[in-house]
Amino acid sequence: QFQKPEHAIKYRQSSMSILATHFGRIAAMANGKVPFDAKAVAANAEVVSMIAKLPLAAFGEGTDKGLPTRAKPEIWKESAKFKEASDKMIGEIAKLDAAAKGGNLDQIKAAVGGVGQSCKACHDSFQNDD
Ligand code: ASC
Repeated sequence: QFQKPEHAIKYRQSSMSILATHFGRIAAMANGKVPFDAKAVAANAEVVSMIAKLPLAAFGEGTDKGLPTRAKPEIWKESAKFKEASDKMIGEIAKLDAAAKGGNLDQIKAAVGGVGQSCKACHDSFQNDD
């Protein structure tokens, strides 16, 4: 699928960066830092839903090095747990997408909390600090 480990590393870092950008736009509205715009939330949630499915496939065997990476060895030692964390994130994002389509700010806030927790839980276990 990827010709070289560095391609996989670049791909997962890029997709996670896009994910953070679009989730961040929703979170900024949920946190009141940016005025709430239901259409913008829905558009960003659609991007988040698509992109969230991409990173996992770029953590194949042998992609632990090749470019600077914060990926911890546990990703490959506990790969079932890692996949579970990705599934959890995707599930929380599906809830966010549903809330975004409904346009209710309180429901969006709750869903943003769930997504943020799923990001943090996986990073705490599987991502080294800067
Ligand atoms: C973000 C982002 C994350 C999560 C995490 C939530 O916006 O980039 O990694 O939220 O900070 O705790």
